[in-house]
Amino acid sequence: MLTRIDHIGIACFDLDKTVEFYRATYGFEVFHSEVNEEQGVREAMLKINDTSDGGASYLQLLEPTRPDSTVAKWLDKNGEGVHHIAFGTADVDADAASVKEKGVRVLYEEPRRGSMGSRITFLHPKDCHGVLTELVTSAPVESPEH
Ligand code: CMX
Ligand code: CO
Repeated sequence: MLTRIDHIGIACFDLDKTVEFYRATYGFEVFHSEVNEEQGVREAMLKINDTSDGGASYLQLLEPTRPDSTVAKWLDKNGEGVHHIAFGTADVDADAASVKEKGVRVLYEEPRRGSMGSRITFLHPKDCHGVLTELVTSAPVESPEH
């Protein structure tokens, strides 16, 4: 079951400048940043709010790390802007299977690694009324050590 908006992915040419825009304009701070070589992106997650299921909602700012990355290709064609939306679920495998049964193309056979150790997959935008849609299961919260 999809229970929240996990993030909105925003493609940009210059991650540092875009981070600074969100900080200076709205006061949003970087919660986490990383490079995901498999996805070909350098990214910053800005936490917007916590959610009732223990998760959170973020903006995911994305800068391509290489010219053949999906985000680089998209930026060439569209310029900067909203690239995808991501729904949060406790079980990305089950939700991807259920969406696939409904005839929507799921882009990965098995979920791959996303931000902060999450597991992610994508649904083809042409099957989702023009919206590239990601499904995300956050990494389990580690229990505190005593
Ligand atoms: N939103 C909406 N439509 C999109 C899109 C997007 N982000 N990206 C591509 N499309 C559309 C194109 O406009 C194009 O439509 P037309 O045929 O009408 O022109 C069609 O889909 C095919 O696009 P393309 O430019 O030829 O691109 P590809 O088919 O090579 O790739 C896609 C498209 C969705 C398969 C690819 O972008 C993909 O695999 N995405 C998932 C991975 C990803 O985006 N990773 C980066 C984010 C990582 C993260 O969130 O952590
Ligand atoms: Co994303």
